[in-house]
Amino acid sequence: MQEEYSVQADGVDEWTYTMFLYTSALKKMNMKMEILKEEFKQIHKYNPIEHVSSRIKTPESIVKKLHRHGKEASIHEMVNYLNDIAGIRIICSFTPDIYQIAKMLSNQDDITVLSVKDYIAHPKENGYRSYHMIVTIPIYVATGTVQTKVEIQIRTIAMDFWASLEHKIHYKFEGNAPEYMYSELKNCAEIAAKLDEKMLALNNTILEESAKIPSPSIPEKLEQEIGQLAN
Ligand code: 0O2
Repeated sequence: MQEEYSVQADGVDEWTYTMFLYTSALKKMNMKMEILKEEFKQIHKYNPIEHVSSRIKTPESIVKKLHRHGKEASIHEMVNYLNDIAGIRIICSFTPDIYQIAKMLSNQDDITVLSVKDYIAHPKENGYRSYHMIVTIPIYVATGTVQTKVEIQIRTIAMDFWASLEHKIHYKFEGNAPEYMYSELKNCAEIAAKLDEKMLALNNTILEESAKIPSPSIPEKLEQEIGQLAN
């Protein structure tokens, strides 16, 4: 059974309060991603996160999705049945990075994973590939704590490129694009998956080759860094 979420909004406009919670949840998620990105950059010298974007679903899109699910357009139905009012999209360099980021987020104490859809291991019929997680994070407000839902989509640049074009075609033709476009899209999805594979293999070769080059000793490293600072 789906857990019921309720929003306490004594004396406050319920829509404004609900949207405030989702916006706050996105701020928290963005902050988490900023911290991870900085850690990778400063400490691990490798950044698997290409970029991050987030959005709140538009009221028009919320109403359409509720109707599509056979629900009435109300705040109660929206909070309980829609998981992607607040959404964050993380674009990674390579496919293994996606799973690494997903694991890091799942391991954070204040994140509760409600569900996972792995459209990379199991691509959709149209070719869509991406890793989705529905999570809750606590938002501490004046009256207590509200566990707020966020949809996290994690994908590579190639997966994102494909999904953007597919989304554009889907909306432009309202789901009724000519058949050849769907088969072209499916073809492109296969090419994009192949590209991800090849780029990963190439990157692994680069890593293997650079591991063979002896790394400088600490005094040499210091000298190099001081030299760089002086220039
Ligand atoms: P929009 O306009 O992007 O917001 P659930 O949320 O689990 O109850 P849902 O929404 O079917 O049910 O879940 P799913 O499959 O995880 O899809 C959630 C979102 O993923 C979609 O939101 C899209 O953003 C994206 N998505 C899923 N399938 C596709 C696809 O085939 N192509 C593209 N381009 N994006 C996809 P919305 O609300 O459907 O759309």
